[in-house]
Parts: sequence; structure tokens; C-alpha cells
Amino acid sequence: MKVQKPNFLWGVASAAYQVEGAYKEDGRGMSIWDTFSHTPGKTAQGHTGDVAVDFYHRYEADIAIMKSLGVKMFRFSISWPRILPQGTGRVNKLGLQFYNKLIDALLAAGIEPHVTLYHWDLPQPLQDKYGGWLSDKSIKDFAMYAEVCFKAFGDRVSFWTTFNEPWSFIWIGYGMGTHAPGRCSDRTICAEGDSSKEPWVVTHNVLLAHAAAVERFRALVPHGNVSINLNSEWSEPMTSSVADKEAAQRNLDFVLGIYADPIYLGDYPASVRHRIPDLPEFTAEQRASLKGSTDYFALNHYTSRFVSDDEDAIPTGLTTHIQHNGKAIGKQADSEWLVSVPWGFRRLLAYVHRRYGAPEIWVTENGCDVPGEDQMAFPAVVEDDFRLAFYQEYLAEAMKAVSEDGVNIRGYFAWSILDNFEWADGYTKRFGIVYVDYKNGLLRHLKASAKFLAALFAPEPAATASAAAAAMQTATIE
Ligand code: GBH
Repeated sequence: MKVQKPNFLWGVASAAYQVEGAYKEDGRGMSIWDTFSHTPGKTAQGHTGDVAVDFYHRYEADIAIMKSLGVKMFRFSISWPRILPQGTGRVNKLGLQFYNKLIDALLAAGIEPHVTLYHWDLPQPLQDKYGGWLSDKSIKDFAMYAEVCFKAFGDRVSFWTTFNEPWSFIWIGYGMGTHAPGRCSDRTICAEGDSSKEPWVVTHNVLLAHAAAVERFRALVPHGNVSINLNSEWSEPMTSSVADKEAAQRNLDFVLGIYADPIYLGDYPASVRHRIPDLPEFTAEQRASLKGSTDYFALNHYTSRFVSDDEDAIPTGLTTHIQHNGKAIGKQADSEWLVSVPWGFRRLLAYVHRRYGAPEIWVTENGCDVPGEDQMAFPAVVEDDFRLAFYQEYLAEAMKAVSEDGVNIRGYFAWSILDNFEWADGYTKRFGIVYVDYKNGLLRHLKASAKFLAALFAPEPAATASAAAAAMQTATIE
């Protein structure tokens, strides 16, 4: 397949707890993910992020890899407990120092830093003190933490996001209970929690925390751009029936609209309000602070599902990868939840463009794991044809979204630069475009997909060659 050269920038993404390691070094405090991963039975094979892929010590070499690939932007998250070991109060100078060094090294390599403030690692003391995001006290504390970061790094970092994927950490952490802080109604999985109530409380607090942080951002980093990373699958109606179409829309409302609507349109989607009487109301002042609280749309996207209307699958509908005729929606990746559906990416991009007023879109995560990859060894493992095809096909659809649907894509980040700690799956799932050899000193090796992306986004060699040829001809004629 021939893919046109994208007219947007490319970058690679990561998250603090997934890559840094050094969990007790230089004054770092503990987060809810340290607690969760150290609790027996919560992660695959008891894996933790204690060492992760040692990015804390190897960031210079990893930046050199990015530079060699021609990467223009690096998305990373800041570990809140590195900056504020207790969550509030005393600032840890050595924590600031690490991110200062990282940012300076990126800029020196010509790579633009994109910073996420919260990629799921809440300081444990705030969980202990008042239940973390369940309490509205978290709003002020998050805004304070954000302010420390804006003041420390805002002079050099122009692109920021507040939260990574509220849907994921809220629903997996407080609904299913299989991510930190591990709360849910099922007492065989969770010691505490209420899946029918807590996710809505947390949703509300997280949105207000986002708005509070953005208020400070605009005062402190007026030249910068801020957003919130929202993830969404594309929801394809199972049939052309009105009921299925409505169910698919409802699913988008519950996964994406519940966060994006208050921010872009001023309130929760009506379909969510109707079905969730417990959803708190915004005051007029809160609505005003949320509306317009982003400068661009930061979209994380991986996969798509069919949705059908179903009485038993309220509030949204039944979602599945399998059509009525038994055909799968796309190619199965390694993670059960991930199926490659390139056309779903284009539809989602066009949907965001239409519904949210043609915003600038930065795709802040896209990528996949490869079936069986964890069972393979170097060097065979770096021939990741499945991932290469995934990127090729998804990017081809993104290009169609730009040229045919008028979608304004400004940047695209591959998830992830490195294989890393894949949350509850530990190190058993690999999303890197660079292989990390866990059995051999955490050595890094480029995968074929990394080379493909580097070549795709590289300045056109043909153009350079023909320009050179033209110059030669001119010279000869003269
Ligand atoms: C991203 O989430 C994360 O931002 C990133 O940290 C992570 O490494 C990456 O994906 C790869 O997983 O529990 O079966 O219902 C991706 C979106 C949405 C994927 C929720 C997992 C849970 C499926 N995630 N989904 S399930």
C-alpha cells in the first residue's frame, strides 16, 4: 500500500509510571499505582513500575533514538509524586530538576515537549487523606500541582494537557476496579467501592479540576496551548435501524461526550443526563469555566466496536467486535480490547470535527500490540509487520480525513516510543515501536514499524534528489 506523506507533525508518546522506574529515587513519593501494583493479584505476574524501562536514567539515550528517527515531538507525563511527594505542600527540587533536564535535552535535540500533568499516578497521601478524586478537595490540590508545573516549565513547554483519558482511569479504576485505586461493587475484585455511584462523582471532580488548572494556565502561560487527552473508540451501529444508530450515538456520548460536551458545548450530553440522575449539576460559574477550556482537541484512539440497542446493556447499548453475520470488525491485536479498524479512525476524526466545531486535532495516542509478540525474542520480534500495517492503514485513513473530510489534524503521536509497563498487564503487552529486551539489560532495538514511521514522515527524498538533479541540469546548461 502506498501512503501519501502526511502534512502534519509526528511524535511519540509515553507516561511517567509506565517508563520512568526509579520509584524511590531523588525524593519521589508514592502513587496509587505503586500501591496497586504492589498488591498481590492486581497485575500480571505481579509486575510493578519500580524499574519500568528505566527511562529516568536512560532518557538521554532514548532522546538520541527519537532524534535518529526524525521525531518532532515527545509526549511524556509528569509524575505528581515526584514534584510533590505528599501531593501538596513541599516541592521536591530534585523532581523539578529531572523534568528540567529532560525538557532541555529534548529542546537541544530539536524535539518539542508535549506535557501531560496526570497520567493516572495520584499521590497516595491524597488517596489516604480524602479518597483522592472522590473528594472535591482534589480540585484545588490538582490546580496547585498544575501551577507548580506551569511556573517551572511553562517558559519552555508550549503544549500541555491536564488529564490523560479520564474515561479509562475512571471506569477501570472505579467501575471495573481493575486499575488503581481498585474500587468497584464486586467484592470478589474490590474491597471497597460502588461502581454505580463513584464514577459519576469522580467524573465531575476531574472535569472541575481540569477547568481550575486551565484557569491558572491561561494566567501563567498565556502563549501556550492546553487541552485534555480524551480517548474514544469509534461506535459503528450494528444495523441501520434507528435503535442501533441511537445506541451507537449514546455510546459516544458516554465515552467521549461526557467529557468533551461540557468543554466544547457547555454541559453533559442530554442522553447521559437522562439516564444518570445522580450526575451532579454544574453551577453557571462552573459551566462557564469549563466551556472553552481547551486550545486544541487531544484525541487518543485505538479501536472500534459495533453497537446495538439492548435492554440488558444499559445505559449505552451492547458493544462487540463481531457482526451479526459472525464477521469480525477487523484484525485482532494482542490485547483482547484492541482490533485494527482503520476506517473507524477516519469516522471518529470526522465526528469530532463535526460535533466540536472543527477544532485543531492532535492525535495524542495511536498504536497497537502485536499478537504473540511477548512470546518472541530478538531479533525476530522486531519484524513487527502487524504493527507496521496498523500504522500504515490508520495513517492512510487519517490522510483521507484531512483531504476528503476537511479534518484539521496538526499532529500525530505513536503510542508508544518504547515497550513499557502496560498497567494491569504488566510487561506482558508491548506497544513500543522500539523493542525493550526485558531479559537482557533493558536494551533497546528499533522495530520495523519505527523505521517505517521515520521514512514516512521524513522530508521527501525524491524532492531533494530531483531538486539536486534540476540544479545540476541548470549548471550544465549554463
Ligand atoms: C491508553 O489507553 C493509555 O493512555 C496508555 O497508558 C496505554 O498504555 C495504552 O492505551 C495502551 O493500552 O478493560 O477490556 O474494558 C487506551 C484506551 C481504554 C484501552 C480502555 C483499554 C480497557 C478495555 N484504553 N481499555 S477493558
